[in-house]
Amino acid sequence: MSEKLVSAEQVAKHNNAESCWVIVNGDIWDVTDFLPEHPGGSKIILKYAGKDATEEYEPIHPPGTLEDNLPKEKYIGKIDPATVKEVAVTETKQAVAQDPNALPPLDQCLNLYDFEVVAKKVLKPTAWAYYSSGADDEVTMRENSSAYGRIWFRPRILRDVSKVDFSTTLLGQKSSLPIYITATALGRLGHPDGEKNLTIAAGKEGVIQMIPTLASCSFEEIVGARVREDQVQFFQLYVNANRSITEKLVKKAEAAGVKGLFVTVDAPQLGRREKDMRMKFDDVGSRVQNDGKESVDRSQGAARAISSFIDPSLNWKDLEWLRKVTKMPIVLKGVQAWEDAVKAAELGLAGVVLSNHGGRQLDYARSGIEVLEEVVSALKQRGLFPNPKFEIFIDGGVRRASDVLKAVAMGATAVGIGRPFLYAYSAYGHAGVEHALQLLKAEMEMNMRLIGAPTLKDVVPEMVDTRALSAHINSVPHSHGEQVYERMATAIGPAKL
Ligand code: 173
Repeated sequence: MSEKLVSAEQVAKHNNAESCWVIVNGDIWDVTDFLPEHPGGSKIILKYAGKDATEEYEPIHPPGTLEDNLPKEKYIGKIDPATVKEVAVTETKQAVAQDPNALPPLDQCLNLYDFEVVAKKVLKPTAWAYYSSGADDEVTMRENSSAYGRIWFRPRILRDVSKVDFSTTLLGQKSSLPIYITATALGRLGHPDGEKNLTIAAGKEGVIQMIPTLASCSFEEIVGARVREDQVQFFQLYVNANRSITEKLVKKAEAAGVKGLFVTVDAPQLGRREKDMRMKFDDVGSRVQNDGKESVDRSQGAARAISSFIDPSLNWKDLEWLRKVTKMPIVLKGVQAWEDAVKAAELGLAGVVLSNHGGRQLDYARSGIEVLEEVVSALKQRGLFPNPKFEIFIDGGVRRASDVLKAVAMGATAVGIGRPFLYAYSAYGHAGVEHALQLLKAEMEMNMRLIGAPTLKDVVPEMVDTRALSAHINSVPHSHGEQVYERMATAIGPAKL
């Protein structure tokens, strides 16, 4: 690429559909011909025509997108820094920079819920909508936490719990807790350092981070942020319709020392997250203002637009191919019925994650913890549990060490936590995630003492009363209209929160 310097004034002239230049990370691109093809619609690009689009672009486009999608001759050159006026810092940084004291001191966060409250204040509305949203009426998202409320402890007494050890292994890899940081996309929406915050905190606190396919930071950046030589990372995989791209990605992960491959199997199509969709809708003006010329329905939101590469034809046969591509242990992420868990075990896969994708995919999918009960029972009946070569993970709705212990008692090796860590770093950077993990450690120590379990091996099925778990005796799910349908933009006036 030529290193020609171009002035900001020059770029500003190309500010319309006839000639549209944008600046991303200091590079200037001519995207005029690409406008009709942009999966997110042309209007969003035109908003940044002749300007710096880095801030909007970066969190939602995987690194290399421009280079991979545009012909070389569309590269114009580098922006001449001397010609650029001081640009506004990101809204996120702004919110904090404007009044750093507006954030409660980190030590005032006493549990994982606290980070959510702070993050809601700090995050820009589009980021909050994307991270916090669930599918449809968000019934499954709420159920993920509620289900833990239907399990009660049967503690044992008079056991020596002066020392408590909650360290364990996941796929043979050491972890200081039966908890891992699960994959979540678009990490830079919340904080300029994105997923690197998680890498640093995971390394410092001795837990494992699952790197997402759709991270905002590049894979190399995330791997490069490891703080210890022996720091373990897993990789979450969305399988591309173009298998050669996936093959390269998987090999790259293996070469970088990644120790487990978690293939997402619950997202042949991305769920409708209406909070997110409304935000995107607001972003680009009302439908009345739409010129009607765009073929792409922008109201689907950014996540749906960038997920179009995910192959909905993925099926069990593809696993044979994947096993030839890598030696990493393969785990299916998003299993929701015992039949599929048994099939995975019979195929000799390394495990399953019982997950409904944080309530972001199929609404009325059951919680991971409820599915765990039937999966363990089905595996036991077939002599497939316990089996050190087939591990069961769960995620969704875990907020307390008591939730973690319930899952471990019922047979889970470890649980994944996603949103709370995103919220923690959105507000406080990596220190927030470290604090969140320390809080979980303190809760683990106390709860293990109180249930009478000095080690995780002592956390046994008899310690939980799960009789109510699968009884969905609640009446009509509450909260319709209060949260899910908020902020509808109508002709009768602006949305009210
Ligand atoms: O849950 C998600 O938002 C997610 O998994 C995803 C998938 C594709 C693109 C962006 C996000």
